[in-house]
Amino acid sequence: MNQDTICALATANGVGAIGIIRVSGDKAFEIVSKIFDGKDLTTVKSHTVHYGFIVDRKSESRKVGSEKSDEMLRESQHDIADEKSDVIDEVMVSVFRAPKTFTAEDSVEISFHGSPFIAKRILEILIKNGARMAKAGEFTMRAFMNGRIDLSQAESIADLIASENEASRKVALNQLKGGISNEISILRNDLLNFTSLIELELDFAEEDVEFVDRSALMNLIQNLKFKIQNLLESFKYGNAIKNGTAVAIIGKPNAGKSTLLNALLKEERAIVSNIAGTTRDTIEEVLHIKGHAFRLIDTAGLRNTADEIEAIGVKKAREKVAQAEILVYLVDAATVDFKEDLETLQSLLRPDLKVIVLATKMDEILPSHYNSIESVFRDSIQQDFDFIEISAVENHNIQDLKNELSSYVEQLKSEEGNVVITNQRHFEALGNALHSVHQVEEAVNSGITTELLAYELRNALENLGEISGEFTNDEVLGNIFSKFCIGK
Ligand SMILES: Nc1nc2c(ncn2[C@@H]2O[C@H](COP(=O)(O)OP(=O)(O)OP(=O)(O)O)[C@@H](O)[C@H]2O)c(=O)[nH]1
Ligand SMILES: [Mg+2]
Repeated sequence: MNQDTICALATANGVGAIGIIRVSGDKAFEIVSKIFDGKDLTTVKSHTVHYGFIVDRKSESRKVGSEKSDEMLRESQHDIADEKSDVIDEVMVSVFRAPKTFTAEDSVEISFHGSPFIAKRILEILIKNGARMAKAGEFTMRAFMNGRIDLSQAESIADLIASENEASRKVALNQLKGGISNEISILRNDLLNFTSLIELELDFAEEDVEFVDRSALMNLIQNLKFKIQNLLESFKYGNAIKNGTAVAIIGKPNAGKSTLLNALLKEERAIVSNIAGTTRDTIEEVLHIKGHAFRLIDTAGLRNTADEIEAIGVKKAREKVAQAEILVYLVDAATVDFKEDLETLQSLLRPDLKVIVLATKMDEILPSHYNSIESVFRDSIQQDFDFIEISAVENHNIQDLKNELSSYVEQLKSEEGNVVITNQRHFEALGNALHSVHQVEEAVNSGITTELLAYELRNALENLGEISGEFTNDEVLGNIFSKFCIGK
């Protein structure tokens, strides 16, 4: 390995009890030793922690590995530290010897008193002594390049850092431990065996032999299709975990949308008034229910309006429904106008939208009234929907609504295994792999030439290999790692 030695602040940039600077590369021990007043780090055991001082030596830096004895070296170091050096901070230095390190390279972590100024000074001195600043994600990229982790695991580290709730943390950790990698590599190995045999057939083309039992290949194809489809389906849940589930709160003006938002959040987030058209812009807030994030979007009441600004709000509300997974449609039970409400709701439906109709203000209405509202809706709306009567003012049945939201996400969980796709790139690669597998299937069915069959098989292999990084290009890599923070 002949890589530069890189350094970066690994902790958040700001004041803290301690900060950590990470150094990785062939010269990590040598460089840090030059600026460390304490034990000679080039000779200490791996995975040990050492107390000392970071110093900015003004004179010639000492040579590591010279004939001087350790003791003499220490003495001369102290002299330098006392007279010609600037002592920057009192630190603890952790030493990790390759290959059992995060990057699989020699690495050092310097724990200093958490001041951004000290961090800056230490980084400057490291650079002066031969290290260079790491680029975003470069430590993780090295872990990948050095074969310590595969690409999907590298991506899971970014997800782990970004995780904001229990579900996303769990899925990212599972991926880091190799969940998706294992699943994919099993699929790939099976396919690889067949591809090798098919290519062998190509070598013996003149002899007209078949090494590959076509019906066994068909079995494998069915199996692959089933497994890839399952993984693809898990993306819906993966997306819910990673990005939260978008819930559009929709209804005519004064239906009680903003009151509901406030009741769900248990805070006075949105302005509520009895003037129709109070909310004009969309208001988005995150609510966590049983470890899952929901992005609640309060919107302007839907109606035809001459008010230019309100009209923009109405347009935005409709756009939010188009992007949402769940539509919560509010009907003011006291003043329901069936024709208008049913038409509006109808215009928002799409087959993959989960719909919950809420009859609001139940504190003002007789219970029998709700039954009739529900039955009119059931008669007119073909798509499946849940119906709940609520009073946001009296906090009635709000828990039922929360349960309904939560069970929507729970039922997205696949029963097949617990590997969940959360990454758009993996989703696309799997989609392409499924397409290639279909092509292989067609190729076998139509008795196509072995050459073409081999070509389709290689395509499928490549698509699967993209997920782990076995087949990938620099552009893809650059794109993935640039999204990391510096120091990771
Ligand atoms: N009694 C009763 N009144 C409610 C309830 N929910 C909302 N209201 C009242 O209905 C009126 C309108 O409520 P909002 O929450 O502002 O309605 P909105 O749907 O956000 O209205 P726009 O923003 O104008 O589209 C207010 O006077 C609320 O106090 C409820 O559950 N019970
Ligand atoms: Mg409102």
